[in-house]
Amino acid sequence: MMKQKLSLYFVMGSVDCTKDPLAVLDEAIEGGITMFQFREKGKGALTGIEKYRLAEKLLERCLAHNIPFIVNDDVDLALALQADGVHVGQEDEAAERVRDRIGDHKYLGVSVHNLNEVKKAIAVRADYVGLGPIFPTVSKDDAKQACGLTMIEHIRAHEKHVPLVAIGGITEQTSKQVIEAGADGIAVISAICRAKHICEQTKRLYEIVMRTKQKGDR
Ligand code: FQP
Ligand code: MG
Repeated sequence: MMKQKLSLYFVMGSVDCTKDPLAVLDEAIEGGITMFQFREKGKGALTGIEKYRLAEKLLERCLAHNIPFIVNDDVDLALALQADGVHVGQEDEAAERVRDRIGDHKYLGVSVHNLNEVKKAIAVRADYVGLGPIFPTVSKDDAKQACGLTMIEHIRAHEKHVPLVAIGGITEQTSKQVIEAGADGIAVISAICRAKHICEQTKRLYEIVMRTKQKGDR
């Protein structure tokens, strides 16, 4: 179930968009995204009531199409909106505390960079881990060194069942390899936001992921 939802995970905030974020999300939904993360971050990011209002509208779209709506970093916002879950990194609010705050019925996603962090995330009952950056990325200023496809293989070899989504610099050209290495899905910002034709691009990514998963019987 979670593994299916992770297939094409779209991460986005107003900063990533060159047009109305609502229009971008609508096109991405039409193209087939399976999960959404509201990540309002970076230079010029909305805050306070403006951030809340945008989140509310994006959530409405996701609700209408049965797409899980996850909030990045901001647990208070997730709770206020009754979002489907929260995603936190190693430098954010401790995952264990987030789990206590959101309860067992909401999704908890945790960023990981290595096997040790995966084991810790599992221990605090994360629903999935986000591994990255797999490749160099343009969407995150403070991104760590790229870990490469081999880190996906390494983690999958030791944790056969953990729901794992790969993030960071993934494109149409590399999606197939990422799934073949053992990821349950790809999380993307630029690959969708920077596309000239968002719906068509999303459809292409969706097809690649689904075809590759099917081939591997997953
Ligand atoms: N994986 C995922 C996803 N989403 C993310 N936002 C991250 C990793 C990165 O805290 P973090 O999380 O390291 O940085 P930031 O808060 O700037 O995004 F699960 F979607 F793959
Ligand atoms: Mg974070």
